[in-house]
Amino acid sequence: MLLLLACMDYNPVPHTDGTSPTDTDVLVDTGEVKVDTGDTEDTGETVETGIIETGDPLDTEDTGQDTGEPVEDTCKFVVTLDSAGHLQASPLTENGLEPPVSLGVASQHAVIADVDDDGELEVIAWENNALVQLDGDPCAGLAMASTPLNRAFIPRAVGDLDNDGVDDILGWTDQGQGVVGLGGSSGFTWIDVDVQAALSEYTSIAAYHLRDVTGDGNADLVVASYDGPAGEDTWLSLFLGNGDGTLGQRKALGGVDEPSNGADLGDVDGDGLVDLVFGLDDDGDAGQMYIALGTASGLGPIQELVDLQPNAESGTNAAGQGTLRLVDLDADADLDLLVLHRPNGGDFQTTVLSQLPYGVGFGNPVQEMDTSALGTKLTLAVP
Ligand SMILES: [Ca+2]
Ligand SMILES: [Ca+2]
Ligand SMILES: [Ca+2]
Ligand SMILES: [Ca+2]
Repeated sequence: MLLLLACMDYNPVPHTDGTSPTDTDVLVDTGEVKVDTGDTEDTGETVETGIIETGDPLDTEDTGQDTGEPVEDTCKFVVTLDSAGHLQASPLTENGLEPPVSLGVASQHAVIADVDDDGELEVIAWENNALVQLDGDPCAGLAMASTPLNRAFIPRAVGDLDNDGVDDILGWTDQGQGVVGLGGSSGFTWIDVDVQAALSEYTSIAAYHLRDVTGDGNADLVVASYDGPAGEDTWLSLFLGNGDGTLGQRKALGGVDEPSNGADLGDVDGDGLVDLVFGLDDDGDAGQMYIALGTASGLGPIQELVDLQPNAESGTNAAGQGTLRLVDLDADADLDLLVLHRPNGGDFQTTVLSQLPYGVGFGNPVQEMDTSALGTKLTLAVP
């Protein structure tokens, strides 16, 4: 995903004036000895873009066990909901997901992104009918400090919609008014966007990550909606990003004949093209997930991906609910599928972390990590 993002962010600009490329351009290693410009601080970004660690004696933090894995000094975490209905952050370390730290915020809606471009992740949550920003370091066991944002909408998706390299957020109000918050070091810039055509009166979810599915370099919005509580069809919508934070008109993407409560965009098969994973219905046939693989210019046909509850009935108002996110939890540069799932009613008792078996057809996911410490409610935010 990181490599993909690097490609997406890189917009070649011809140097027609004859000046040399800036230091933000892609660097080609010409074998020069002088590769370091004195920037000794690890920003947490450059180490992931292909710099090979060669046992540099200046790397005093290295304990000799370095296997070439990226050095992560940014606190990464997953946000879920605790039994009391408060958001909690589970730090994501090389050992997996650590026990959660309560964020003290009563909310079912949150996204995680670095919206102020300081290299640290924030949580943007919906609390008491207001938008709040949580800053801090849950990886150090610390609670996060809450700052109110002067807007009122539920945050639903994250990505870089204006190609400035800074994360943005997108959501909509209960009345269907879409809002984009363009991130920046001096705070958000708010833009109203029209997503009404994608929204149902019952349930509509945004694919959590805003990614480019059309190949034009601009991140896009995908929305999955269904119209009622009992086995309704899911219909998918695409809004093309214009690259400046605004969105084009709705395009229909087809759908499936059951509801969906989770959706995300990411390159799950490693071909460099963004794919859509969605599903995990509200009613009946609990646990079915679908995938539409990315093509050079859009999304391909919808295929069945995984059914976590293959024996459950379909199309009835039975138990079964869940949500899903694509995130590289084990830092191996492959996206993993994180699922909160409730196959039999009650609280969410099953959390499945799976590595998608792409390349050999789609089969049952492999549970890679004990995620039982995660929440038991339908809330799931990832970096
Ligand atoms: Ca930040
Ligand atoms: Ca941005
Ligand atoms: Ca696009
Ligand atoms: Ca792909």
